[in-house]
This record gives sequence, structure tokens and C-alpha cells, in this order.
Amino acid sequence: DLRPIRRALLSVSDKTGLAEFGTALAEMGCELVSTGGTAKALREAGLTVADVADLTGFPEMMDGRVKTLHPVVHGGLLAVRGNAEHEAAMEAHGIGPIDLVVVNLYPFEATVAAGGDYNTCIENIDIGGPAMIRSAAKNHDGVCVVVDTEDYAAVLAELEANGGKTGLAFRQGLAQTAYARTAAYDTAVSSWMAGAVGVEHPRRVSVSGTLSSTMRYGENPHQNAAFYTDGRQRPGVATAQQHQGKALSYNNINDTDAAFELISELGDAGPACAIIKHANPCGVATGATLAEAYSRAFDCDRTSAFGGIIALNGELDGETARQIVEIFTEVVIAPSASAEAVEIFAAKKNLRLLTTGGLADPFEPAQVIKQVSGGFLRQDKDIGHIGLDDLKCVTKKQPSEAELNDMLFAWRVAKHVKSNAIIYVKDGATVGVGAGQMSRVDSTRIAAQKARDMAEVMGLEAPLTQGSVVASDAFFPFPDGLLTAAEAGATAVIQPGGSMRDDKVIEAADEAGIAMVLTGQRHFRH
Ligand code: 93A
Repeated sequence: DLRPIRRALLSVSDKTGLAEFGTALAEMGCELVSTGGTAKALREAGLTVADVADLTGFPEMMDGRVKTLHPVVHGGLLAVRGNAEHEAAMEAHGIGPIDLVVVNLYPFEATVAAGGDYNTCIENIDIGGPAMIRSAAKNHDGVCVVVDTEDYAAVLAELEANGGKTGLAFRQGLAQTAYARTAAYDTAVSSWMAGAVGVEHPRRVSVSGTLSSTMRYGENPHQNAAFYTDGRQRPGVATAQQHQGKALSYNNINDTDAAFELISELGDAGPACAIIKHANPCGVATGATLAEAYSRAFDCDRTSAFGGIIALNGELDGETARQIVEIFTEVVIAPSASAEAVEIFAAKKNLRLLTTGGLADPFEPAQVIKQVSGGFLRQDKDIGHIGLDDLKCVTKKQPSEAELNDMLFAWRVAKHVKSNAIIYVKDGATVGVGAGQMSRVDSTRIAAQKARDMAEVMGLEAPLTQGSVVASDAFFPFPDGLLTAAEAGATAVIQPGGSMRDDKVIEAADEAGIAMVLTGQRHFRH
């Protein structure tokens, strides 16, 4: 199954490594055929190249839309080697075999990412390139197909190892990569049409990404894992710059994403810090400075903060960095970091620092995919948000202005906590977080208990939930959760409302003498 490469067709938009690869092929006696720009680049490297136009007898036409779409090209790619009928057809129509196709496509994804207008994006949809890739990949029994500049070296190594020939398994591997590339390419076009153009016909949806890194393991050491990026140039874990430390693990990436999405929600809250463990915040706080915000976030749950992921909504400064390095932290993510902070972190080689260049827009529409057995669920990202005007007070007691501010803060945090979520907040800092419980009253209890534990650790007379407000990500089905919060010292409650027993819950709030506002919107997160 070893096949020589006597003639190669190269047609690449990304000319990285082209001259070297072309030269190596030519030195092995391989004939080169190319489209306009690629031929020019190869000639500039001193190589002899035939033009596809000379092969086809047609000039490149229609702004390059038709250059390689011709039987002389596709016959040369698709003809089954050793098949008498196919070879007779080649002979009859003057078609020569093409043994290697090197194509990388018009940069459609990059054009979209750069904010190209409609017509520019349309012109960057490659047709002839994917056609050649698919022809060559189908006929991998006789033809080699290369779609990635990073595979040039592997092709040369294969030729080297096999006396100028390639093996079937090698060609099959390249064919598999080729189809993954054309699938991803068409997915990018389809996603652009659905998203940017806004013309979604939902019968078929596919997801694709580009391999960014492979990890040592997944959620657990016996699971294989990799990270794929979607090409969106949005501040976040996928586009962040890592300053130091070993590569991020699967769990690190997941948690860092949760941390950064939460802190991006607090872009207008003044200096703010979030500490994340297992994708849930164990402390979120604002402060006069980032250092104060960090220390108040830390005080919500000092035990869980150990080995956590920290997100900041402003530049990491020296003072905050000095506080952070006092305990073990896995990752810190921030829009930027001062030179002093970078230097302080440099001494901690297990601490990873990521800078993003800015915060993400928490209200930018996006899609969320969740895999289930037999398929996947797709939904709009939860970009729901409410303001003061959306709140409806349903109790005799009206919340104070300070309580209202804390309630809105608690509500924004609740959106980023696994359901059932209960968040106690005081003076712009969480003082108790109850996450991921199957019963709402348990989340309410756990958060209050953690606050009592912290009061003991910090030598306080009363837990910080005394005089706090509390947010619930969905309605209280019964008064019990609300009563538990009141017992813990909460003086005001924010929740969506909408339970069959809302009147009982309101009655209980009135009896307990606390204020309650309804948002009319819930934030389940599973
Ligand atoms: O406009 S196309 O879809 N029509 C074609 O027939 C065609 N053939 C190759 N684009 C086509 N290509 C693409 O041109 C290749 O996929 C490659 O990205 C690019 C290389 O053009 P040049 O050699 O002129 O730089």
C-alpha cells in the first residue's frame, strides 16, 4: 500500500512553511502545480511550478471563485489507481494523476472573528479548496491530503521513512483530519449564518472547535481530555495569556471560566473579587480596593478558598498579589497585572496567572451546549439581568437602600451558583453560599451553618449572616427556606416568586418582619 508522490497540487491561503515544504517535495523529484498566489510564492522561492490554469485550459475566473473546479483536477484526484476503466478515462481526456493535495482554506473563521462585513465573509467561503480536500480524502487509497501547515513535517518524515512513499494508514489519518477540517469549516459558515446573519433553520446544528491543547487527564485521572476553542476573540479563559506555571488542567479551565464569567458580571460594581471552587463561588466581594475585595471574599469561607481559583475585575496590583500568595491558589485571572504583581507571583511556580485584556460582556448572546446520552441540548446563554425597576416588593416591610443594593449583588452572584442556590450578602460581600443541593431549604441551612463556622474561626460574636440579605435563584416552594434564612439573621429576601404557595411565603416573611422583593426571573444553573 505504499504510494509515491510524483505530482502535488498546492493551493494555500496560509503560506506558512510553504517554501520549505515545496522545496523538499521538489528535491524528491515531485512536480508542483499551483493556483495563482501559491504558484507566485513558490516561484519566489526559486521553484518551478505549473499553473492550474495551464492544466485546465481555463483561466482563474470570477474573482477566483472558479480556479480548480475542473475535471482535470478532480479526475486526477478521484481516479482509482490501478482501475483499468478509470485509467482509460484519464488517458482519453488528458488527465494526469495528482498524488498529493496541499490545501488550506480561505480564512473564513478569521474573517468573521475580525468583524468582516457580510460580503467579505461571503467571499471568504472557500468552495474549490474543500472540494479538492474531499476528493483527495475519499481517494486516500491513492492520494495524500494535507490541510494543516503543522502536518508538513509529518509528510516529509513519512516519505523519508518509506523511500519517497506514503503508507495507507498514514493517508487514512490525513483523510480523517481532512474531513474534520471541512466539517468544521462548514459549521463555522452555518454558525455565522445562524448567529451574525440571524437566519437560523434549526433542523441541523453541529458543533465544532479547533484543538487548543490536550491535557494530562480530564475531570479524573482515568479520563482523557482536550480543549477546543471556537475562534471567538472574546476575553476569557480560551484567549487569556498565561504568564507562568504548568498548563491548566481540565478542572482548572472549567473553574477559571466560571470565575471569569462571574467577575465579568460585576464589571460595574467597583473593585470585586470572586473565589471559585468546583465551579461554584465560595466567596464574592466588593471593596474599596481589590485587596480589600479579595480579603472580604476570602472571609466568606476561608476553608474552601484553599486551592481555589481567583478572578478580579481590575488590574491585579502588588498589594492584592501579596495577600493572595499567603495561601495556596491554583489560578488567578484578571484583565491585567502590574509589573510588581507579576514579580510577586513569579516566586510561586505552582500559581498560574492569566490576563485577559478586559472583561467579557456578560450580556452578549451566545449558545450553550450540554451533552446528554444520544445527543445534546442547545440553549441561549443565560444573559438575563434585572435592575431596581424590575423588583416588586410584596411585604409590609420595605427594604432599605442598602438592602436593595446587597440584594441586587446577591442576585447577580446567584446566577453563577449551581441550583439550588442560596446566597447571603452583607455590605457587598457574600457571607454564606449554599450551592447544588437537591432541596432549597438544605442550601439555606448549609450557607447559614458555614457562616456560623466562619464566625467561630474569626472569633466573631455573631455570624455575618446577622443583618444580611438573602437571594434564592428560584422561588421558595414552601415558607421553610425563608424561615431558615430569617433565623440565620437575614432581614431581606430577593427571589423570583411564582410558587403556588407565594401567599404563604409572603405571610411568613411578614410574620418574621422581613422585607421581600420578587424579580419575576429565575436563574437555574445545573
Ligand atoms: O474561490 S474558490 O472557492 N474556487 C476555487 O476553485 C478554488 N481553488 C482553490 N477557492 C479556491 N481555492 C482556494 O484558493 C484554496 O483553498 C486556497 O485557500 C486559495 C489559494 O489561492 P492562491 O493560490 O491564489 O493564494
